[in-house]
Amino acid sequence: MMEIEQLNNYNWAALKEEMKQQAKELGIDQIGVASADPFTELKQQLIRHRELGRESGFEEPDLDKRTNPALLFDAPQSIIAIAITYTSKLEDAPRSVEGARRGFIARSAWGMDYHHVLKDRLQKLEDWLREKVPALRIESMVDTGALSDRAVAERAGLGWSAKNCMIISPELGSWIFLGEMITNLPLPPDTPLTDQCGTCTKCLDACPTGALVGPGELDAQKCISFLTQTKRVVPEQYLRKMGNRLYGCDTCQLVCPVNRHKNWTHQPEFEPDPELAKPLLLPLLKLSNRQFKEQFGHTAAAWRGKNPIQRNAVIGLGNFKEAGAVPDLITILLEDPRHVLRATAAWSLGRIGGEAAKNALGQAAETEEHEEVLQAIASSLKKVDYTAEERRLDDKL
Ligand code: B12
Repeated sequence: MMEIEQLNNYNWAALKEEMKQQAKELGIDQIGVASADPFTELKQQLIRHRELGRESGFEEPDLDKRTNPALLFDAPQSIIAIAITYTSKLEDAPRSVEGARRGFIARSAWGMDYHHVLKDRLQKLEDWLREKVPALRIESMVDTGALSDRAVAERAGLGWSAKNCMIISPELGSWIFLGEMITNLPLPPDTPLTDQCGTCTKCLDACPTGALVGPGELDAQKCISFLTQTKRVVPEQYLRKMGNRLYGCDTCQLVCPVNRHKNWTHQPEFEPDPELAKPLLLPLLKLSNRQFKEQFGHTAAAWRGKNPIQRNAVIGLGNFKEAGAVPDLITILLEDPRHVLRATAAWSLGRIGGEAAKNALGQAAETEEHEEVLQAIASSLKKVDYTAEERRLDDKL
């Protein structure tokens, strides 16, 4: 009751306009307001998504919490949604050449971890709002909150929900991070944008694994971004398609015509270090936990630890058929305590081929005990003797 009285004497439309101006000063690229009503349509989509087994497992599991702000916040009145751009072009990118092969980190993990950057911007906005409205209550979220950041951004008119699942802002494109704050302020909502993908299907056509199973529908289990973040042995049918990706995948955004010529460099925190965005693969194999923390600890690529990135480096070296990596891959196959790394090294050695790789696979077949590694060894031993012609045909598959 007290709160309602305290919030009575404001011109909310004027405050919203003032907030939009202030947001620019605070380094927020786009801001909008959504109602805090339940996301009923999204809930149905999420139920279907789950039934079809298309979740990644990284989402908040409670679908009621995901879609009903009132379960997360006492008497919510509006949700303020923000978007912050990130850099998409790597100037002076180091070349990946034989003997010095490099992997690739997705653009969303260049520079500082975006969770901290957006939380910082939201905190500044919260401080400003509290000065204006002392009775403010607020709960901010970036990525790890229960709400669908995209559904909120879409409702707040920041962009449309595109065929590649991304929220695309007509002005900024899709190289944007999203965050939001649920509030007790009855700010008037913005209007959602209409879909602007039209008949374009470039993203659906370009997805390397067919993970975009329909417009706006992603089977996360097939998405390379997801696969790079898992901790298990990557199913064989995806290994080639992962190429040299170490963390995340940008294909469905790179082909998007709206992103053409869009490269945002005004957020200093996201300025990429070329050696980290496109790191040498071989040194990654020997990284200690401490070195991993030092190099990648401040980035968004670090949250799953070093093992997935090392596994992906092994895959990248296999995909490059980097003969110079064979001795290190053999050491992994025969000595690494992590079965995921051993199984992946077995695959890479089979792909690179040669006498040393073949002998090591044969030796490992004698001593290895883990079922998944034994399977990978058996599959690689079949390929390691391929003739040049068989190898060429296999490459085409
Ligand atoms: Co992610 N990810 N992610 N991610 N991820 C988030 C979505 C977010 C919002 C994080 C953030 O900035 N705060 C950003 C997206 C920003 C933007 O849209 N502009 C983000 C990013 C940057 C990425 C990557 C680009 C990273 C990278 O590798 N470079 C890729 C992009 C892959 C892609 O989606 N094309 C990426 C990958 C992933 C994986 C690991 C694969 C999973 C699953 C992604 C997915 O479901 N598409 C993933 C997750 C889990 C999330 C997370 C934590 C939850 C997303 C989720 O719930 N997915 C969010 C943060 C958050 O929301 N808390 C970040 C389930 C789907 C069903 O829900 O995408 O939120 P949704 O729902 C929207 C659409 O799918 C659509 O409606 C919703 C509103 O737009 N929809 C539709 C749902 N069903 C249907 C059905 C039909 C018919 C239609 C038309 C539409």
